[in-house]
Amino acid sequence: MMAVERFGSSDGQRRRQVLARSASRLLLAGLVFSGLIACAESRSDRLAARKEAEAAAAAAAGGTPAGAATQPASSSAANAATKPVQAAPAATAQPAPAAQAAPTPAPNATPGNAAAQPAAPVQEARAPTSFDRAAFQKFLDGVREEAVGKGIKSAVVQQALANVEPVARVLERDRNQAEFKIDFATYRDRVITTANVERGRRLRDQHRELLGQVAQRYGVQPRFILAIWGIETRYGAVKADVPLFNSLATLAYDQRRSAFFRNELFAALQMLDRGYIDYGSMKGSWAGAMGQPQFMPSSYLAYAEDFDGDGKRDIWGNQGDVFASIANYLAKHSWSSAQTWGRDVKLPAGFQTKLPELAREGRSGCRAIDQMTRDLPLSEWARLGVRRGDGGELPRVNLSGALVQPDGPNGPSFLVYANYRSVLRYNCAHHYALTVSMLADRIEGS
Ligand SMILES: [Ca+2]
Repeated sequence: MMAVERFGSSDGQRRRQVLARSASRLLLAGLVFSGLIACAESRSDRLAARKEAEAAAAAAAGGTPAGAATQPASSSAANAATKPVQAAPAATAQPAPAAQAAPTPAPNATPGNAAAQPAAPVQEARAPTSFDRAAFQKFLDGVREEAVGKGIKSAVVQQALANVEPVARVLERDRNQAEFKIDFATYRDRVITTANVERGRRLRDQHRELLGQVAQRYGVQPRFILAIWGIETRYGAVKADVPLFNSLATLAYDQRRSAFFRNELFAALQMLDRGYIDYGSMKGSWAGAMGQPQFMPSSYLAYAEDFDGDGKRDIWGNQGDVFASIANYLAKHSWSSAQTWGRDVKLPAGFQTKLPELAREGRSGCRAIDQMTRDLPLSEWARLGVRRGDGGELPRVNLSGALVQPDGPNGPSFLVYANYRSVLRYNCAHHYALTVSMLADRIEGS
């Protein structure tokens, strides 16, 4: 599980930043495709009842783990791109919850992932319009040599890199990214549209049996698989079709994030070398995120699944492989099917003054996690005066949660359970994880 460690590294963080940029394209697409809805509408009683049932089940199962077992403790130098927030107490920290707009919506948009990622650095530099061909070829020679040195079959390396061309457009996309910040509600309403919810429900019904099988094997509720799928690629509708070796080689050759993309290039070669997928299928976003779940190659190696047992891990075209890969990613990041994600809450007046003493300790490798408060039993939150979003009492179950305020102290508040951190491991951004969670609830709600 090499990528497990890697995912928490600064490389992993960069991957998320890369994905973040793609996200904005989903936002733009979402705006085009559907009208805005008010997601703040109250949840149905049935949904609330289900949540409490899940919470109760979790309690029966022994409560929540206090920390995600898979969280690497490595650097979160990570989202260095974003503003430092150390001065602020955890839950009040402003995560620069920006979604980034790509000025040129890509046909191959990697939509969702990272929609809400913290802002990546905006480079003023223009991408070069021409490459030094000789230098690029020399770079490729070095990659070939190193790949073979890593044990990848020479024939695989030759095939994969034979027709690789640098793509100026890839660098232009990488560098020309407008940055804007939107609050959580705006972001959520752009993603959780009526059309996206209805489509999710239709697909839930259409794939009910398959989703049920995946849910059983991996222990992840179908609604969360659907929500991630929906946000990443609008349920597979958005195709990313840039030849993967072109985009990865271009970005690995470029100086800006060469180490990260060189690593991903080797991971892509290993995908071929191990026979997980054929060369012709290896297409992705301009930034190398692949298939319906938008996995980077290193994540693919670690988490992609062959659900139908045909020998391929086809996250581009095989629905079972797609669902299983998303579910496996969550499962490998400590998901518990006995729980849901959390709930919206109301804080008592003056609560913000308590936040500094509730700050989370340590570094998780995901900045959004570090910005949450530490976990407290729901009974303790209740004692502190926290109520359900509808004003009612918090459920009396043996469950722990952390406080999240995606827009800071003047915005909405949520108590999130351990599963929420698993979603943050898919994409370390509260806008993203909360929206996945709420889309899941909306899909389930009918
Ligand atoms: Ca398969």
